Amino acid sequence: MIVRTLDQCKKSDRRVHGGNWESVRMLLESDKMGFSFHITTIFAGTETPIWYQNHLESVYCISGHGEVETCADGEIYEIHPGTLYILDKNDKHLLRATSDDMQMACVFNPPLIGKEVHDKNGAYALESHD
Ligand code: 9YT
Repeated sequence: MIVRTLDQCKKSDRRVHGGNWESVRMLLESDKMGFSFHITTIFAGTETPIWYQNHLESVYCISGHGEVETCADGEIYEIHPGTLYILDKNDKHLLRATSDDMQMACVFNPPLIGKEVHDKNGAYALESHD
């Protein structure tokens, strides 16, 4: 069994800053679980273009408010505590935190290695999984 706390991970190199967000990557590829698990803060008043072409992601809102827009059809989905959005089609999207920071629990398949930040398309490269 592996046990970690958010506080421990925040004080380690698992905490990654990405501009409009910061993420604490509590579970990574090296843990060999087949997915990664992150607690991410999306800063209030920001809009982030994201397109994970190499990863599937599910995102659960713990606190805060915002919205996510799918670029293909312009559909806007409200996000509030208890909302889970699931990017099952590698959906290109715009993520907005409105009045307050959003704290999100995120799961990625395949798992992140640990240091990824968004490229110019809002994607993470698929790094080698040796
Ligand atoms: C919700 C989302 O995708 N935010 C960007 C950061 C990402 N969750 C990460 O790398 O932890």
